[in-house]
Amino acid sequence: MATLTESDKTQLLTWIKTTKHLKRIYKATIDGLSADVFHKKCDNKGATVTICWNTDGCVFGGYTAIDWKSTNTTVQDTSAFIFTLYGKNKTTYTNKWVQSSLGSQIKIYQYPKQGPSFGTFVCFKDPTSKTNGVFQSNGAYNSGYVPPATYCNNNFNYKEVEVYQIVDELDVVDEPWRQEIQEKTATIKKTVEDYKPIQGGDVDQCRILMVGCVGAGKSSYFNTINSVFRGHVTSQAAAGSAEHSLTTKFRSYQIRNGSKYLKLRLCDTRGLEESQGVDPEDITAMLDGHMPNKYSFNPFAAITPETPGYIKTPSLNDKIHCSAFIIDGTSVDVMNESILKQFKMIQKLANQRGIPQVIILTKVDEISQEVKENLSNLFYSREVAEVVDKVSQLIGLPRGHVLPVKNYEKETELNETVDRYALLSLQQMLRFADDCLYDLLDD
Ligand SMILES: Nc1nc2c(ncn2[C@@H]2O[C@H](COP(=O)(O)OP(=O)(O)OP(=O)(O)O)[C@@H](O)[C@H]2O)c(=O)[nH]1
Ligand SMILES: [Mg+2]
Repeated sequence: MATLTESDKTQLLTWIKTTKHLKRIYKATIDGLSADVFHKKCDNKGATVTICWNTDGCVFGGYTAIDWKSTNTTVQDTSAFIFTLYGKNKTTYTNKWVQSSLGSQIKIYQYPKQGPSFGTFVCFKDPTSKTNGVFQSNGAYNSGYVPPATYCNNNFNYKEVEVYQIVDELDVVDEPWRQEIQEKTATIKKTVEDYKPIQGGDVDQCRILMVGCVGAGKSSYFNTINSVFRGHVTSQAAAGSAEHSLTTKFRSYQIRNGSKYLKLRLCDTRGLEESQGVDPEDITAMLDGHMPNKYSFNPFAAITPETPGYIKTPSLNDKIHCSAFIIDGTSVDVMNESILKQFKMIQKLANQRGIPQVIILTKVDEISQEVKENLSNLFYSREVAEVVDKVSQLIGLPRGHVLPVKNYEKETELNETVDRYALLSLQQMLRFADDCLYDLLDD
């Protein structure tokens, strides 16, 4: 996979002779392979290392201590070097070439139309193109230096290009923005296992509704919680990326814990779309418990009492007791007006019914490099704290109702920290669901 492992990073830092850290500032498959974007993201950042993955499996790149700029200038860097982490089909670390062994200095080209350029090696040049997931980069080399056959098998067609800044410290603060609770993960898990809705209302399982945009991670959140209790990573609910919602049915999922079920259900829904507003009738039917399990959403017509399976007289057990807005942490800055309106409409309907709401903020690993590298930095990450502030203002819920999580997505094994934040969020929602039940029963 085109990604740096921890030992790759250690190797690079050893070659650079530093004890500092690598912070990713550019990634072609996310940002696009373009000199313009590269300069916007990487200019004036001091020392950086560029890494390319070509279609022959070579992993190679260059280091410079000089700023990238868009000034049409060149600067000689005696500390710069070109390296091959892995040669074609190789699995062991290969080589680095320093300027002394090149017989010439490495010149750093600060050209606006060129990506990272290390004299002999120009990583890419505008215009680039992309076919079948491969970037045609216009990458090139100048003769008289290390021949490209040596470091990349003459192949400048990339699967990925990344640039990392060398930073003194990763962007975490000393004081957490949210206090870490002291309980062990196993204790939080036990609390959820032992949870029973408050007595008196004949509610066997409390119901949590998950709503949010296409691709926000609703189904993945259920899969994550399900995985925690199954003891291995599961993917019962289909998750992935698609133009329209991958989830097309209303699913009220149970979670098996050994031979029993947890006393809660997670209700998965079709993703909200910018162009297809969700029907308030559908939301009402879900909140009030009229919608049957496995109901197929119809984007062109809402559910009616005549729809087969419509639950005409729902009990307290069928109703929603907590509503979770599942929001992709990387999309908060660009949340669309139409989506925001849909959230507000759902919020209004939930408020009218006294249903508490939370925000499950997903993909926190994609918000912050520090969190990606170590999820335990979650409550220490400045970037995550900013997104939490922003989303709480945008939706109009207190910050304490914003629950950041990282869902299982590419993992094949469980991870205690992933479990921990998922469980914390679920525990919080169960408390809110109980508040809702108290309220309903008091009436
Ligand atoms: N990195 C990262 N990826 C995530 C996370 N949560 C979900 N994803 C990925 O995001 C994509 C969409 O996730 P889904 O769970 O299918 O999203 P959804 O909200 O159910 O989307 P629809 O059913 O299409 O409306 C998948 O490829 C997931 O692997 C997360 O916390 N971190
Ligand atoms: Mg889904």
